Amino acid sequence: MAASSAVLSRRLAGSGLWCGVTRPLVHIRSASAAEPRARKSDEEQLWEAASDAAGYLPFSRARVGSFFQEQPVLKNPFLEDALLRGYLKRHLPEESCSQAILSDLNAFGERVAKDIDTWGRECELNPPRLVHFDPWGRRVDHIVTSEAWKRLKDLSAQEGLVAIGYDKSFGEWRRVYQMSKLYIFSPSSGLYTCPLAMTDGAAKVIQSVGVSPPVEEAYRRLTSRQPERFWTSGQWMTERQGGSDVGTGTETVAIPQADGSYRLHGFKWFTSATDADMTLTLARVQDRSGSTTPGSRGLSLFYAEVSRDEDGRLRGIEVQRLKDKLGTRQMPTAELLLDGLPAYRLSEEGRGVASIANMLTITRIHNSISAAAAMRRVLQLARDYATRRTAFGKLLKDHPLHMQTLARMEVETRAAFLLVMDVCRLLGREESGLASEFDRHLLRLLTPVVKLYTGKQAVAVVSEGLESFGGQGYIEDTGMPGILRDAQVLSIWEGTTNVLSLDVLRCVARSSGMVLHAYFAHVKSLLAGASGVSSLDPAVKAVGGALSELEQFVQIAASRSPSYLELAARDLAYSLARIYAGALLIDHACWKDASPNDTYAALRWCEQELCLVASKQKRGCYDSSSASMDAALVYDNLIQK
Ligand code: UCC
Repeated sequence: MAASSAVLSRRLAGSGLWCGVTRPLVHIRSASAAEPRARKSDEEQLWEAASDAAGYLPFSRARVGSFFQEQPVLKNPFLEDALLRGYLKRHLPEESCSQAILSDLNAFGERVAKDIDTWGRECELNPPRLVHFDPWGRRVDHIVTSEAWKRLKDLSAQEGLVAIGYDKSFGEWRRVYQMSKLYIFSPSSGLYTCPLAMTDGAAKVIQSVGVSPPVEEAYRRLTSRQPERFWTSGQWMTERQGGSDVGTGTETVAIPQADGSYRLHGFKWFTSATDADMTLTLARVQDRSGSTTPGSRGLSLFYAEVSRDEDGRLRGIEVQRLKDKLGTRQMPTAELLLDGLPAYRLSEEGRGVASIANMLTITRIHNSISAAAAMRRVLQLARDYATRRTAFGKLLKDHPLHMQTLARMEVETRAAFLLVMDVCRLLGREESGLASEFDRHLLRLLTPVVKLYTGKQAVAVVSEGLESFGGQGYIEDTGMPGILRDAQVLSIWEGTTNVLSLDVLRCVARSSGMVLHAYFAHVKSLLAGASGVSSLDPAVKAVGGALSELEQFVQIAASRSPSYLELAARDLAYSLARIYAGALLIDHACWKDASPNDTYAALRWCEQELCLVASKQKRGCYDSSSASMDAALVYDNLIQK
């Protein structure tokens, strides 16, 4: 205060207005609201006139000085992303379709920055609401969504955000293309990516059970590029008893009708994007005596359309309420009472979970794309801001510690991107009939691994990203807090971290270890491609060493009890993700057009502990005593003395 007062006094003195008389700062004030009619002294009036004339006096009246925080600018996310462009340039075949894909992504990136981002923001500012009754008391259950949300639906059709994934003309690259587009779109999409994920998953399920009546028309609509025909789908799996243990938690029953259809009765506790046109859901078929089969073996998969009767009431559905969520507020999430919802069975009786698994694969990949995209977006904004914001006498970009922080975020983001794109590559190969047995095993293993790992990374990187804006990152209307809120859902929906870690164990067991064989072989082949690239030596050694440790862990663990493996499941999944990402970063850095930055990113990534499951095993973390000690620690204050 004293210093600024002195500076101010010097400036004023220099202006000659005060004839060198030093004035205390306390005189700089305007008439306050508390003393509206107080007569200003001559001295005050003179002071104000002087400051108006000089034009440089800060904080007088409404003038609050010349300094404002500069806003980060969102630029074309395609052009801003060197890794995305490099990846596509490297992998897409040198055919005309490759140029068409790149041009489309560029044009779409331009749209995202110019228009779409504002629509996404509008969805956050005008969240959906539920109107239960019309003015005359009739039950209508209308979910009212914003204009922007509706516009995003049309845009999704026009841009082929689902359709591209089913467009055979893009061959094995259809999924890489589609997911690249969604990656550019996701952070600006107002979470429209959620209904798109389920829509894509539903199309995949229909394709797997056969595109024929009664779902033929639905498939065409889900994969349509025409807004007026385009449908979205829900995925109603979660019931009152919870969302992870679907086999035990599903209460909904399906009552057979004379025409071969069913009526569903149940309570769906979390239904995302409930304004969908149709849904896939699970229920238990009731036999003539009214009995059902408990557990997963009793679940079948059903298709239902969301429609209204002549009175405008939803057919067989009551919307109980919309959920009040931490994030994803742009999107309606509802509790639904199914009261005779007309439905068709798509799976054999008792094959519901296995049949909906295709949907889970797709939505988990979408989830991973959204995670990588959230990281990329916050980094893009942070690096732009660092070129505008000055602190301690220089721009943030000129502070090495700040750059180190952003560089660490960049390494995480690159790893996440390559993990997700590799899964998309495998999915495209599978769907175009080019996948080997080996590819299919890799896809099965990597889908939960990548989903669970990127979900966690997203929360950490986005949180760090907010911090890089200082207090502004915490201010609601900058839009940044919403990115963090929405990131938090990524490790929850479509399978939590632990549930997916157990899914990894499950697929290892079901494939008799073949998924791991495919994994080890592929990592080794990626490392072999880097032999002789001396700049990458430390990274190659680190990944190779970690892979050996992982192989040893697997050998030891194979002879241990299921409870041992269960305790190791999360660390195993993390190790699989870190090692695989290391191999992909190395592989990308070996590409002929790779930059030194690609090498640097690979080296940095591989400095971390890559195989934590091995080191924790050595410390006895999965021994049976650990389980009881963990529980004792958690309930420490409850232990009886
Ligand atoms: O969260 C939700 C909101 C939706 C929002 C969507 C937007 C997301 C994108 C966002 C982008 C912005 S909906 C609810 C989400 N709930 C879950 O994800 C469920 C989590 N729980 C699990 O994943 C569990 O592991 C269960 C439910 C699958 C476990 O059930 P079971 O019955 O114990 O499973 P089993 O016995 O292991 O498997 C039954 C069959 C087996 O096939 P068969 O009999 O032929 O051997 C398995 O191989 O299903 C097969 N299966 C799978 N196949 C099970 N899981 C999979 C899988 N992941 N992939 C392939």
